[in-house]
Amino acid sequence: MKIAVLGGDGFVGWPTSLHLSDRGHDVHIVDNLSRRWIDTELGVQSLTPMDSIQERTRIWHQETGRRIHFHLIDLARDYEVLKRWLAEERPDAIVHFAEQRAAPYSMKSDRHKNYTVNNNVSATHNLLNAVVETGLDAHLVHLGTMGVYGYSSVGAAIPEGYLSVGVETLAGETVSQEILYPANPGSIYHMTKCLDQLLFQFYARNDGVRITDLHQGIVWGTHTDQTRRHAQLVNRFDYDGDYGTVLNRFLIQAAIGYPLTVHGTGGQTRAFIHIQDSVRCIELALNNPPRSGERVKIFNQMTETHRVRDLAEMVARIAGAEVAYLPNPRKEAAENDLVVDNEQFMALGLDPITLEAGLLSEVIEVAKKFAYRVDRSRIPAVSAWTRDIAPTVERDP
Ligand code: NAD
Ligand code: USQ
Repeated sequence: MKIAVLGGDGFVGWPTSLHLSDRGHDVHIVDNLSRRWIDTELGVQSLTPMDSIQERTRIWHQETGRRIHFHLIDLARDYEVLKRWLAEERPDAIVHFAEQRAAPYSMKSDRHKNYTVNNNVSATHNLLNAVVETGLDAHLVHLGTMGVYGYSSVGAAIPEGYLSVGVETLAGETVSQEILYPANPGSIYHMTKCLDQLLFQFYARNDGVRITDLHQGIVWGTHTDQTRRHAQLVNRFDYDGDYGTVLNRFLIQAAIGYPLTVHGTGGQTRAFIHIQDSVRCIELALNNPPRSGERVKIFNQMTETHRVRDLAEMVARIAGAEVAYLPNPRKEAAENDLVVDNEQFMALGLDPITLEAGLLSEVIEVAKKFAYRVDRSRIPAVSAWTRDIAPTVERDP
């Protein structure tokens, strides 16, 4: 297949591009490199030394003989350019990662809230609009989030996107109706993913666009089979207070002797998936498209759930780190249970990588190898959810 990977320079997009190219697909990365600009804005850099996208694709060609093409396009701002590109290239499938994805970044200030909403909602809408306008029959696979549901399973597993509800008619009969599981976002970023869901629902029904929405949990790890092939194919690894996700942050903190930054009691339970499984799930979704006229296909893309304090204790045990319980800069439930249905991917043959000690230590190795690149002053989470929550001032221990 000819596959457009939108946001293919990012943490999940890059290993996905390599994996799909390795499988023989003709991969075209479309990215505006905004994530690299945000690194500059925040004064941070990936833990792993990351080459330019042009250099990365050159190394991939040198190692494998396969070409990955790169196109610099802003999905949110360059609608006409995007439309022209789709009309000329006519991909068979499109994987859409191209959004601002950090919850803390989206809550930093009014400017960051506006940027996140404008970028994410416009990117998704421009894409759908252009697909229809160019008459493309491409299968669109979008990376959504488990956070669209909120994080409480209220005693029943969270289903894959849809909920069957009984509605009482005027005649007093109860009829069953399928609705999107109620949205309950916990940040401006997560809210944009809820808005994306409505855009997808509309375009699938109105225009027959074939869409799969992957409600993904927190991705951890860094390497995949392909990024290991050459030092310059390495994936990015965020550890700062805005973009670093919880488990990857704990791993780098352990590697440099920084007490693990648990927010509140650490009673928050979240869904997780290893980067290698994330890439495999995207391939499985691409191989199993919905038919035109079918409703949006929704998968819960996660393999296990963990409580934050249990993760901290596990990392502390393996790596001999200390755990610090800090005031929580976010507005979120202090404790929650989470049970998630992920049967669709399991039925398609996903064999999950679980968070075993062996794998964790492998990531700690990566963290130790590049520990010299860490700027400790960028570790504290300083973005607060409301004005009455004072930003966490974590002193460098
Ligand atoms: P990332 O920030 O590393 O990558 C996103 C890429 O999209 C970047 O290269 C960025 O430059 C590009 N981009 C952003 N806006 C764009 C625009 N308007 N036009 C063109 N390119 C644009 O993020 P990631 O961690 O790789 O996440 C990818 C997707 O997966 C996101 O949509 C995110 O919401 C979702 N997701 C990520 C995680 C995770 O833990 N990382 C978990 C669940 C879901
Ligand atoms: N947390 C800590 N300490 C830290 C960092 C985070 O205790 O140092 C806590 C947070 O308060 C939160 C939980 O860990 O309760 C998860 O935070 P996170 O930053 O790892 O993840 P989140 O903000 O939810 O966002 C990440 C990705 C996002 C994706 C989402 C999937 O950045 O793109 O959509 O995970 S999910 O969480 O399933 O919605």
